[in-house]
Amino acid sequence: MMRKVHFVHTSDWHIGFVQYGKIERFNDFYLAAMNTVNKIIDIQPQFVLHTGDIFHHQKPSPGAIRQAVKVLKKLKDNNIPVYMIRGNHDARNTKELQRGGNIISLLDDLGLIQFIDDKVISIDDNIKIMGVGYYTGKSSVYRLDDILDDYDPSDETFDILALHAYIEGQLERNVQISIKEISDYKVDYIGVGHYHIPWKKPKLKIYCPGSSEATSSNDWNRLDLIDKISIYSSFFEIKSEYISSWSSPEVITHNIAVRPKINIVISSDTLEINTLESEILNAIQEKKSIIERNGLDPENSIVKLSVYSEIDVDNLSLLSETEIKNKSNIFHMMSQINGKEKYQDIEIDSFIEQNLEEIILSMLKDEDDPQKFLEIIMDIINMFGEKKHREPSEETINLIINKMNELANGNTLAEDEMRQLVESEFKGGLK
Ligand SMILES: [Mn+2]
Repeated sequence: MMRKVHFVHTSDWHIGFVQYGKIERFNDFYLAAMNTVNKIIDIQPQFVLHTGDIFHHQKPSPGAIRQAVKVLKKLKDNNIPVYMIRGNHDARNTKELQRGGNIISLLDDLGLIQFIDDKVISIDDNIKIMGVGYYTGKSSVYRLDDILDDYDPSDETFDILALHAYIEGQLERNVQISIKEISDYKVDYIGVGHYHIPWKKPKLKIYCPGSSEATSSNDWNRLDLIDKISIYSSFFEIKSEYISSWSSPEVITHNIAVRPKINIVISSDTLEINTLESEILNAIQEKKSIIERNGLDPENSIVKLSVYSEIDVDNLSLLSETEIKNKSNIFHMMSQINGKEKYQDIEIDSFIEQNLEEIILSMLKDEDDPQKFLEIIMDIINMFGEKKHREPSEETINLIINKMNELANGNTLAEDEMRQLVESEFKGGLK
């Protein structure tokens, strides 16, 4: 009898993330996972490999847990087992395991998944999976080596290695496992989570399906963009068969429609605020009609707007982002509007009388280097503290947290840690 494997690889569902503080986004993450699972049920694989970050938080809300249970129960009811490893979001460290287990152990207890961290599991006579959950930095490689020491992949079994780590070639910084290191592992499929954009390296047998929804605008940079508009998330369907050995896996990408994300970059040389505003509104309108032509609802879009203008910064503050957002009727907008002069060059004392918050927001939006961003935050904290000027608004705090989340994706600062930092400094420390 011919031996075959047929499975699905999905990752990074991030259930429970209330992105931008909006309940619609909380629902989006659930829907994306549910739509993924519905499509998996149509495919009828032998099993599902989930490479981590099913939840956005280590301690997900009861609502998020219920969502995950509902989604996973659908697979269980259809007799499709799920093998899952630990991500950095849902079970960041192994501490919880010593204290009775983490949220993934709970899903395992409920019989919804099998938690395969630090284990080699035989699914049947044909298939083995080695699971290595998230470890900080290079310790992933050491952990991986430890586990592989006890295990010899064989030609007879289809061997899968499941990882939650950044692989060389995904991000410029934060390489946790190099191609050289990973190419030494003699397995048939290396399934990777953590990186949120679909990524395939067939020669090395490394496959990363990406997240089921975007947790940051970095995740929008997919290869299947339509005019810089991101409308899909993905999962992989994998097939291989044994003749005299296991054939190279055939990896089919399946797309799930998600809330549209639009990236707009405008360089304008006008010196008129009104003209600049129309240029922005027209650009948004143009993208919206493309979304409509693709059969999706453009009013539900998330827009990231980067404007490079010749208008000097003082005048540019007359351009209202709220007005642009309202006039263009979209779900959510993040904007970075750059004028002719940089605020960073102005002495703090000279702008303390101006609209402090607006200036701070511009500085933060400008900054893409996480370390510098943190430095600005610390400056702001000190500034508000020393001058006892006033407290930043809820909007500012949210913006800082959102922006920090965006920057932390691909860095080591966890969202919870940042939220704590911002909230304790602004709300507790400065009253
Ligand atoms: Mn993730």
